[in-house]
Amino acid sequence: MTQQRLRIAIQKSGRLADECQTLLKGAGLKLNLRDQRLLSHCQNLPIDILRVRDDDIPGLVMDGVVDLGIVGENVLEEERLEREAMNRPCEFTTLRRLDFGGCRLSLAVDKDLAWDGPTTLAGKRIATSYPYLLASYMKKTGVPFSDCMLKGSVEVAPRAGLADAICDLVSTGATLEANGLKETEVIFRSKATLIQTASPLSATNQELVDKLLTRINGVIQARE
Ligand code: PRT
Ligand code: ZN
Repeated sequence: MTQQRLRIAIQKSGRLADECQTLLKGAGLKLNLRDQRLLSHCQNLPIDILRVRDDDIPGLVMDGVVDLGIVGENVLEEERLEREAMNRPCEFTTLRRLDFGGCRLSLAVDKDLAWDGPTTLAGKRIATSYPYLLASYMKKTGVPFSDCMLKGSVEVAPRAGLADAICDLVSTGATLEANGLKETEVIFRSKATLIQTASPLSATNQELVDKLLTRINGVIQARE
């Protein structure tokens, strides 16, 4: 499939969606993203914007289906680790870490549990949506554990008796607090990031990427 226009994947709706649009518009792209279309044409540059679930963005970039993507490093690293384990393509280039979407992936337990480091979790079950990031961290600690995959409602797992601990994203900590949990270890710090496919682009598209990156750097510098 030959494509001439540069393709950028961003989150359709959710925590990163508005900031992605603001950034691209700030970089001079004229976009009309009001409708629900998957693919939108930029009006003043040869760029197409693909709006998808954030979880699909790393794979689209790693498979070379799109040229650039903006996604949380948490989602990116989880996909990379999973693909690496499956011997699937997992290469990409980071163009720039962005100034939004900040959060951390943390371990949390019942607020009344005495915490004595990761060994507290020996033989316990940890609920998470990030099994590869969790396994990669726990491997370093050498503590044996089991996990339980939950795509949502991770924070209610301990109360529901599904798990002894959780490994979930935290920003303010209010969700943990509301569920009687306390944050005990940060295992990964994340921000949104701009990535490029490892497949070579045409010279024209690479020039466009370079120009876009310069403009994005300018937008971020201006708001620092
Ligand atoms: O529909 P789609 O699949 O695209 O979106 P999604 O629902 O999977 O993701 P979304 O929009 O919730 O988050 C997108 C990205 O935003 C995440 O992958 C992170 O990189 C980043 N981000 C930043 C966060 C948070 N902050 C955050 N606080 N993602 C999720 N949360 C959740 C967290 O899971 C927990 O439920 O917010 C709750 C905790 O927040 P506090 O403030 O109570 O600690
Ligand atoms: Zn998602």
